[in-house]
Amino acid sequence: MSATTTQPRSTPPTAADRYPSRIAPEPRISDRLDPVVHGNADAGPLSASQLRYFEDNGYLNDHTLFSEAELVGYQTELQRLRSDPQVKTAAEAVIEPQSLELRSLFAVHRSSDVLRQLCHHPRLVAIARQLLGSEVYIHQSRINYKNGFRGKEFFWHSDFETWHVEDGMPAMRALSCSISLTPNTEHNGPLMLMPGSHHRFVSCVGATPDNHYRESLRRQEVGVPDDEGLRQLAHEFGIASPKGLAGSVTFFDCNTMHGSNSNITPMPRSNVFVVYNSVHNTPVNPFCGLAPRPNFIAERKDFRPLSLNPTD
Ligand code: 6CS
Ligand code: FE
Repeated sequence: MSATTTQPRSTPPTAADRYPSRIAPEPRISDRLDPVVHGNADAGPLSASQLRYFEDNGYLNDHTLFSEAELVGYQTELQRLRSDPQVKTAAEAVIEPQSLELRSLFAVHRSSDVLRQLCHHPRLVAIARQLLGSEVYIHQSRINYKNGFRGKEFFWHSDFETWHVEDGMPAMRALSCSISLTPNTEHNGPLMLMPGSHHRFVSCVGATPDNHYRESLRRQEVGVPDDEGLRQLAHEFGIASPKGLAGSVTFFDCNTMHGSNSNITPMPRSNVFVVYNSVHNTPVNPFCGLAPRPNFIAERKDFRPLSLNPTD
């Protein structure tokens, strides 16, 4: 069989690519080249010690950002979307490979008024602006349902690796925010992070296939670190998994190594995931040389900064 016709395309590294990945034949762990915390504690809302915690660990947990009424509104909206049969057929929907249940729904800050308010919540925006040291816009938003019994895992990955290679995000100046809308227990497949791993960049092996997102969002195999790299990181940094009631929020750096196990409990573990990017870090052409992913996965048109005033 000819290797040239069946291999996915891969581009050579370019000078502008400060974090080459999926290019070299061997994996490599290198140092981060960008700051972690881009702002300062002067105007809050995070204190100097919270900023220091984020700098050191690459994540921060908060249990007090929403009122009970807000929370109930978000939970009701997740149920409504889950039970709407039309939603499952939308382009923005990702279906579990085996159970055929709804796994993720993208761009909910555009399709749902309630979740738009959540993603634009001034408390979240203020924290994102502080950590990123600039105005921010939404690069991606999604619901992850992680259903009971058959909700599948997310293998270990750095979000930035994918956003850099497949979306052309130039630098590590973006933030992931996971808002739990069910309790996070040790049983139901909670988020696991390697605290401190954001100080390293893991170059992955394997060229990006065309339309990779159709597979990767169901089960990611390209753009995940090799086993030996993960062993090294886990040994050096350990694994944390923040637990909490519905409403708890985990902010994590775009390059923090993370993943989650499957959920065989009857209870779902559902969250809303929103990615804030600095307005100074808007995407260029994807570094893998392929066409960009659809706008509902990676924003490349609307970089209007989010306001701290919710009525804007
Ligand atoms: O594709 C994305 O943008 C996100 N989803 C997955 C499964 N991996 C990378 C990134 O977190
Ligand atoms: Fe992720």
